[in-house]
Amino acid sequence: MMRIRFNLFFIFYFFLSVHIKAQSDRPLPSKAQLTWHEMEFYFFVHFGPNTFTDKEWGHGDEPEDVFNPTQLDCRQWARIAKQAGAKGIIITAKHHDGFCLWPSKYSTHTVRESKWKNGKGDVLKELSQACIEYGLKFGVYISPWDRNHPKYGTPQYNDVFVNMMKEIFTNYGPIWELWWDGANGEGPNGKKQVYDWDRFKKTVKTLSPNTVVFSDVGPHIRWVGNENGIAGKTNWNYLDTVGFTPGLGAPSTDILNTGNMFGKTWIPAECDVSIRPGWFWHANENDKVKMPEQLFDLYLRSVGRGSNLLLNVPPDRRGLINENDSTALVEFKKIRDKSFERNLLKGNIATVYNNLKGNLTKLITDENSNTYVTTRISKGGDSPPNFILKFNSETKINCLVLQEAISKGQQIKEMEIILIHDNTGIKDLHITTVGRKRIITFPAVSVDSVLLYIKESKSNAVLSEVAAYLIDEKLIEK
Ligand code: FUL
Repeated sequence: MMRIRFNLFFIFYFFLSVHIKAQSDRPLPSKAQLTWHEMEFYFFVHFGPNTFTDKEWGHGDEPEDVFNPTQLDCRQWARIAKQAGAKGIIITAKHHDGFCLWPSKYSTHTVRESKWKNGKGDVLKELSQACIEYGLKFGVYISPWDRNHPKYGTPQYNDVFVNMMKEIFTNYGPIWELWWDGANGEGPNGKKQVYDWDRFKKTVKTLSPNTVVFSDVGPHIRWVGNENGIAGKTNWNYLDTVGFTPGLGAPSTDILNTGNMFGKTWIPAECDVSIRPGWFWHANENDKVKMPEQLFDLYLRSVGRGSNLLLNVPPDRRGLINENDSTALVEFKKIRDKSFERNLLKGNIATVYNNLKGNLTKLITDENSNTYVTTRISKGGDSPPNFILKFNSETKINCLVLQEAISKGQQIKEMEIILIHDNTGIKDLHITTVGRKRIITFPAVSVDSVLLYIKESKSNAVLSEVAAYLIDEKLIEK
């Protein structure tokens, strides 16, 4: 009896210590960031005078009347986003041309000065309401660079920018994500602005503490370092930001792409990319919309590398998403649904062992990122795998999905995965980071079991989900 008690105490103490160790491994994501990670895929909407002038960067001198969508319908955008399985929409409330899609009191270059709806229209109002109706999160892109505003290039412009954010948060909130473009070109008077980023940050924190703020360097979400929608194969959610600012003062694009393994702050990467060559709608790009398979490939390289996919879908001059884009988006959703319909490990897996506990099948196949299993690090040599996933019967797979319980931080630095058939290793896969989600694809093979080795990790790794799939062979990452 004594001995049993001692053992129970020991086991309890051991688990507890592992748990505490994982938890004390700061930095950790905030609640708002954890919610952000679960968003995975959402729309970016570039819309404004450029849509009508066929430009990418308006000069700010476009007459307001050029903005005149004939059938603007934000509910159509929201409906398509929903059908595509996107979870939110971020709109360019103000791009570099300075035109405000809401009737701002702090500018004379807005929807109010346009012919659209006789100057009574308000795109932010319509879209924020449509997002509520369709259960989508609403986000706003606001460019500090303003090629129209007469105050740009003077300290008073920082007041203008702060006041504009106040209008947005007060009249159209809740704002889930705020997107700061770091561009810092010249204004109408030929001067560049010295942005007061600290003040901008404080403004958002005071007005809307739960908003996640994106810029090249956060404070909450970082740029992935390219506009192709591709995260690093090594992708840490940590970043060092001391001494850096958005825009030209940001770390190199390589660092933004991979993060810093020992970075002091939790600032995950977001992958922005357009469904078309340009960010704004152009008639001559209607036949250049990305194919559903290309969108799925982007999904693998963004969400499948622990990042989020911010896919730009620009409405046309009617103020509607073009048919070619919506068709591709609905197909993209079908591909995702079909590919990840059933975790082949679920129900088919006989045993999951790891080197701490016994059968853990349930915990890591329950599709609940709040349940997890803590493992030790493999010691190299002949050390046993951290996980042995044994199938009930031989199973054909070409895709594995791993998830770390990121509420406990990000730990895994290097993993080896061996696929076993008839007691023989038939495939050896090597990956680096896992993070929120890692999707690994390979030519299909029949396996009896899968061995997972965590070769190197910052601290004890905490896995929340493991899944195996057989997806269409054409879709595996090239
Ligand atoms: C960039 C801008 O210059 C592009 O026009 C676009 O808005 C992209 C998402 O961010 O910095």
